Amino acid sequence: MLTPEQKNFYHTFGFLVFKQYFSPPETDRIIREFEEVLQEDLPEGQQFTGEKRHTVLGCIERRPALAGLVEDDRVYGVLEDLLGPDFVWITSDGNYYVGDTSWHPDIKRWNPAYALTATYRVIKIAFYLDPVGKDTGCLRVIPGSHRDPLHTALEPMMQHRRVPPVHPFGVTGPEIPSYPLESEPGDMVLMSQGLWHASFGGNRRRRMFTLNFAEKATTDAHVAFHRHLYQSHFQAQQNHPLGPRGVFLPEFLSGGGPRRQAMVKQIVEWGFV
Ligand SMILES: O=C(O)CCC(=O)C(=O)O
Repeated sequence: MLTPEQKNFYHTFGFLVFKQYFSPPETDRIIREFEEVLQEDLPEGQQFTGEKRHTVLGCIERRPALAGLVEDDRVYGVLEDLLGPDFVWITSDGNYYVGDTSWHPDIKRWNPAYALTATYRVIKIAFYLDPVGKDTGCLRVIPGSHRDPLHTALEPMMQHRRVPPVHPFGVTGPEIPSYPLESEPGDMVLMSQGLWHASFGGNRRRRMFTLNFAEKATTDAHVAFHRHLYQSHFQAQQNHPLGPRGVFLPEFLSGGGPRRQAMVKQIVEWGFV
């Protein structure tokens, strides 16, 4: 599926962008279902005001065309190449992002709580549903920062989130050397969850959703990591403003074909339903 050069690019820089990967009719349907899910998750009678991020955890799990993405050859084939066989589903989120997102990696490898090896593979796929550029809210990444020593050397950048912010490298977030993953609807952006990323200059209703996958768990630390993720998502759903609910709809866990069934097997076996 991926060429040796694409694999080499991913391993070295930590990301890949697939331009116009989905057709306009497919993208229209994806956007339509995304909007339905985001809208039905707002408290009754309330509109999204653009004051703070609106997130739906377990977003693609709620609509068939969105859920179908996890089994689509264009997604599945790439993941099989990068994560190996028997990779697993973590979850998705759908978002109206508001303004800037500070620099961070999703997996903080310096944090001993994760106890994962540096090479453990976790991938995020993002679909931005509006055109986004370098200064209008696209994902910016620091190429190669998914691996040490650069990954951990950037840890002081978490201080950008302090109030007031601290800038240990003497420059603000937008000035940090980075690469913009500019994107149009229909593109697919993929990155290692260890990669440092941020977004600057976006509007107050930046539509995007992510799909998250991990390599098969083969050690106790991997199992603990997966359980920690499922548990924290489950807990977040217990405190949902519309009332407690599960992360995954039963239809998502029981539906789909053998590909989906294999990637959600541990979720069902562990009881995170
Ligand atoms: O698009 C953004 O603002 C940031 C996205 C992000 O940080 C993430 O999905 O982890």
